[in-house]
Amino acid sequence: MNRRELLVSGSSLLAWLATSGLASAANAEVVAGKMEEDIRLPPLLDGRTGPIRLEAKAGATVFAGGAPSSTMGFNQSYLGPTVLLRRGTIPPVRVENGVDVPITLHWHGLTVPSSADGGPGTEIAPGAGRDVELPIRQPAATHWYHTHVHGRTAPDVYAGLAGAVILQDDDEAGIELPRTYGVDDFVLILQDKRFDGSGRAVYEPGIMDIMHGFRGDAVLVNGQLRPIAKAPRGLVRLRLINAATSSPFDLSLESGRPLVLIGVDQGLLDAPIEVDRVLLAPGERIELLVDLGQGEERLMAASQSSSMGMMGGNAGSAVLLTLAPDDGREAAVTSIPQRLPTSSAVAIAATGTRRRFVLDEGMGPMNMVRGLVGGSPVMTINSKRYEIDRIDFSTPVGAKEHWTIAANQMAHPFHVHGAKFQVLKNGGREPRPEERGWKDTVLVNGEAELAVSIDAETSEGLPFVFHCHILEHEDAGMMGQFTTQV
Ligand SMILES: [Cu+2]
Repeated sequence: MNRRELLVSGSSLLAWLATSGLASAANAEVVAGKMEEDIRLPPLLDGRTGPIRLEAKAGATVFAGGAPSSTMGFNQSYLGPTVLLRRGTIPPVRVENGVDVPITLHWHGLTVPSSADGGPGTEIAPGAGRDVELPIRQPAATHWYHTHVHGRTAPDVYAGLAGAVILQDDDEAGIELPRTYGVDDFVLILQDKRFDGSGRAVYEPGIMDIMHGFRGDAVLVNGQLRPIAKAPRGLVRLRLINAATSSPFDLSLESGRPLVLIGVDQGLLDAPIEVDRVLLAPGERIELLVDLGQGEERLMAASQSSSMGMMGGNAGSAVLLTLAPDDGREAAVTSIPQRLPTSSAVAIAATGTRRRFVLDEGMGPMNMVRGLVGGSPVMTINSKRYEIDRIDFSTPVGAKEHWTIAANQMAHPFHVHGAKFQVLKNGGREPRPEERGWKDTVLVNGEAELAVSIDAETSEGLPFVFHCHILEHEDAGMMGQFTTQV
């Protein structure tokens, strides 16, 4: 970069900061003025006994009382139904594309063959459809699905092409846990949105948003701002899914009482853990129990900007959800179970191949210049930008490998398809409670050591991908591919 380019980038940076600050001030009124309303859960789509049909649709959605926003969803105008799955079944899935951009349907968290996984190699053109079978061979957990077309995952997930999955099994059913959907068991899909002056959700990330992560003006729950969930005066189960393009959310109760963590990405922990706060990075899921025995609780969320980018927008803690006791209903569960059924208690021996992946967003002058002249930044893993025809490695199904993930310059949520892992170390420390158990996504701070279990087979020439779950980074190329052999 020469002296003139430096001057240009410096002044544009100032301009970006100025407009960003002004926009936030104008939108604060839109965000603050909205009345609270009862929570609306996505409808259930029962894939335990019947076929699953999901059609991507375009629509208009009013967020927080503002002007209608252009959105997309599955079977509805924004987000999609909550798909119920059961271990031991193989439901047929039909995905149809009724929008004017290509889509895929990736089952985030399911370890299914690559032909069913819905990665970038399984694009469905506008007007077309795709049929797959979904073999469910893993324990009960909260997962999700979303579009995964390379180069446009961020805008299309932001627009709403995502939904929740509740996977059930006999082990989970044998434990006394809240599980009545919408009564004491709530799916909470979190997305932060940036609003224009009329309250329309907009997604026009600038170069700094792409580099450091896009931050919204407010965090929505299932598309609602600060909804109220009424529930019996007992234990309430919250299934949280971070479907934001790049914001990690730091969650806590306003009362200061502990949250009870019972599950992470790939299923239940071996026992509940009480935590004051829990960090949920993009792509991650957690299951929490909140006790309404003492009355109303408010779940708070702070959008973490300090660890994820030096110029993040809204960093304060705000009410995400109010949990209000409904004395008209009797609580199904009032005491926290001592033990949970789990497969996550035993640490695996990662005796297979050691691999190292360096995630780099190229926070240097070249990407700044690319952004400022309207180009897209180049982001890499091991210095290579994603290419759909390049396979980075191949490994046997069943392998237990030791992976080191290095996050260059900032924290990156690392996610792998067709595999699960245990976090051995992250940033030189022991895993936090929400990093225990089997996971598929982890916010890597510095370097993380993972014991990885390769679980699913690649088929039809389709590889699995591994990538940063900051969707802007993924779209810019921070993604690689591997194949497996049975
Ligand atoms: Cu990243």
